[in-house]
Formats: sequence, C-alpha cells, structure tokens
Amino acid sequence: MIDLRSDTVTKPTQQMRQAAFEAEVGDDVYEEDPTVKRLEATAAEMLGKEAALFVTSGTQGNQIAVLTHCKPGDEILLEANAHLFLYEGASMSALAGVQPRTILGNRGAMDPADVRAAIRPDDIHFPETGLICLENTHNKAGGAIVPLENMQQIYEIARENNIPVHLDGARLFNAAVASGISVRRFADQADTVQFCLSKGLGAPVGSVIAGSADFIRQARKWRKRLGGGLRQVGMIAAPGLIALTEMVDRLAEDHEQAKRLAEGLSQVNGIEIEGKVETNILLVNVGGLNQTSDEFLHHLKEQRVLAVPFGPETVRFVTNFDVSGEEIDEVIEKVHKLARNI
Ligand code: TLP
Repeated sequence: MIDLRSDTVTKPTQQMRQAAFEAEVGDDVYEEDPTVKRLEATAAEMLGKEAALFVTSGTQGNQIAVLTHCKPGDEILLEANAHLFLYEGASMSALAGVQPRTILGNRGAMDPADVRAAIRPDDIHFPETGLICLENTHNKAGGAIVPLENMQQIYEIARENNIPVHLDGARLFNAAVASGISVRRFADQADTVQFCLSKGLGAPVGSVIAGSADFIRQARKWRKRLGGGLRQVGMIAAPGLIALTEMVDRLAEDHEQAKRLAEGLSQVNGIEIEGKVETNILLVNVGGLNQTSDEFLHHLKEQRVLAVPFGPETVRFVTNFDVSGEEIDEVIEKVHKLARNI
C-alpha cells in the first residue's frame, strides 16, 4: 500500500527506536523523567516560550489549552474549518463547557476585522470571549500557511481586548520550513502553542504545548485530570527529541513531493487541484470524473493507494517520509489509468 492518508501514518525511524530503547527515564508525574524534561526544554527554547509540556496527542494539547485558558460559559473564536471545531468531537463543549463561534476565513486565515467584530461586548446577556484560536498550517484549507502578518494583526486585537490566543500548530514546522519564517516568529503571535511530534516529524506518539511558566503549571494539572499524567514516559519522549533535532529540515522533501503529485494529477482529465499546494497536503476535486470522493477512494484502494475523503468530491493526499518519489510517480500513473477506465 502507498499510504497518503496522513503524515500521522509514518513509522518511527531506526534512530527513534534506538533512542526509545536507551532512554533515561523516571516518574514524570513527579517531574523526574530527564528525557521528558529535555524534550520540554528543547521545545520551549525552539518556540521562544518559558515552558512546555509533553502531551499524548494534538487533540489533548488543544483541549488542555482550552481548559486552561477558559471557564465554562466562555466563547471561543476560531476559523470555521479549524481542526478544533471540526475534528475534536466537540470536546471543547463536552469537556470545557465553552461554545465555539466560527469565522469563515480565506485559506484558513480569518479577516482580523471579522475577529474584532466577533469579540463580545460586556453585557449580561452575552458569553465572554475567552480565547481566540489560530491554526497553522491549516489542515482543511489544504496545508495552507496562514501569513505571519495575519497572525500579528489578530494577536494585536486580542491583546487590546485582553483575550488570550492559542495556536494549533500541529504542522507549525511545515509552515516554518516552507515559508522560511522561524517557528519562534509564528509562536510569538500566540500566548500558547500546540505542535505535533507525530505528524511530518515522524515520532510515534505525542505533542507539545508551550506557553508561560504559569500557564504550563496549570496545564500540567489539567493533563493529570484528563488521565494524561504518564510515568516512565521518556520511552516515548526520546523519539520526540529525535523528531525535533533530526527531522525538521527534511519536511521540505514532503513539500516537494506534494508539488510533484499535484503537477502529475493536474494532467489527469476530470481531476482538479483545489487551491495551491504550499506544504505537504494536496486537495483534489474528483467531481469531473463523475465520482464521489468515496467512490474514487474505493477504486484507488483497489490500486493499493490510500487517501482520505475531505468533502463530497474532495480527496486529501498527504505526503510523508514513508512515501518515496518513485511511489509518488506510481500514484500519478495509477490515477491516470483509473481515470481512463472509470
Ligand atoms: N489531524 C488528523 C485528523 O484528525 C484529521 C490528520 O490526519 O490530519 N490539529 C490539526 C491541525 C490536525 O491536523 C490534527 C490531526 C490535530 C490537531 C490533532 O492531532 P492528534 O491526531 O494527535 O490528536
């Protein structure tokens, strides 16, 4: 199988497996795991934040951020297709008791004027705006890079109104590598940041949230409440450290592969590339083949290629380091053939 469903599907490298094997460990609930501490310090330093916390997943990181920033009855402003809104099982409502208020953006970027207009005035009838969430790169917008200036403008509005900003940076390193802007500069436009070690960076497990020391102290308690206080967790933090130190620059290869795939698929009659390809995610519309995304994916699977539906006619391909250039060419050829035979 050529697996382009997500960049989450990659298997840990030999070096990561070795690091897990050799990891120095301790009980992390007592904050005694030296490997976790090293990972957290490295991540905080890279993002330019005071402190960081290793968490089990991107979803857990985002939810801990919501729980720590907000109180029940608050409202969160976020983009209409944000992962936090679409794909986290309404956990912000189920766990934190907050309601989302969505703003439709352009390639994942909310118009700062819309954000300003959506902030609630002080009125007994209204919820309080407790948090603004950004996402970079933006998954549903096809790995779009939200421009730094857009983030700066929104952060300024947030600060004027005393509202914290959380960045879902599950793929922030992709944004940094593709734009040449450091993760730290993106992270500067938010109070807290979540990024994933287990996506393009290839670690088997885990995400990190970063913010002020005080925020992380409270977040640690929320992680414990959620059952995320782990013990000799250096075993899984060690591959995460390799992800941060060895795997960042190679994300450029995934971006190249996504462009190569887009170029190849754009030559197929009946297939349209949706939007531009900036990082490792490619959205294609298969409506011109008179196929729904599910039907198309069924045929594709018979050809031993996997991708996921992202709308009635939209299919998402995500390049990742387990898929080679030759395999990308193979996928292009298979889709050509498939389109001819449908
Ligand atoms: N995204 C997954 C699916 O849930 C869609 C994927 O395959 O892309 N923020 C963003 C922007 C994400 O894309 C994801 C995962 C998460 C948060 C959640 O991370 P995990 O899966 O570690 O909980």
